[in-house]
Amino acid sequence: MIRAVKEKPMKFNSIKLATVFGSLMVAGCVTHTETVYRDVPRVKVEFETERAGRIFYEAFSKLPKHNNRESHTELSIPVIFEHKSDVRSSDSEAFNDAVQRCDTNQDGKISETEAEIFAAQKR
Ligand SMILES: [Ca+2]
Repeated sequence: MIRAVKEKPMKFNSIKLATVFGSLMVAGCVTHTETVYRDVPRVKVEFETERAGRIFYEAFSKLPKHNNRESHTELSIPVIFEHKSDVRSSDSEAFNDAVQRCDTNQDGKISETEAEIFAAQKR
């Protein structure tokens, strides 16, 4: 009789412990993944000549696609919490960056010389 009384609380604690552990295993890891697409308006740019515009757009179209414009952030507390964030830039951002690099004197107008220099740059 005394023996039964001693075993009962231990069995109860084992079940309770198993329940808590099981709950942690099932619901313990909260994972959150988000992808943010960053879009910006294109800057206004003029071309000194039609040829300057053609050279610029040809060079821009040959730029590698924007794999290098993505960022990936990951934050995790093992077993409990995990957060992943991807930021992807738009083509407009790549265009604006190309215009800024090409328009070396920053006057808002791309000359043939600037376009030729931009086209000759190694990526
Ligand atoms: Ca310029």
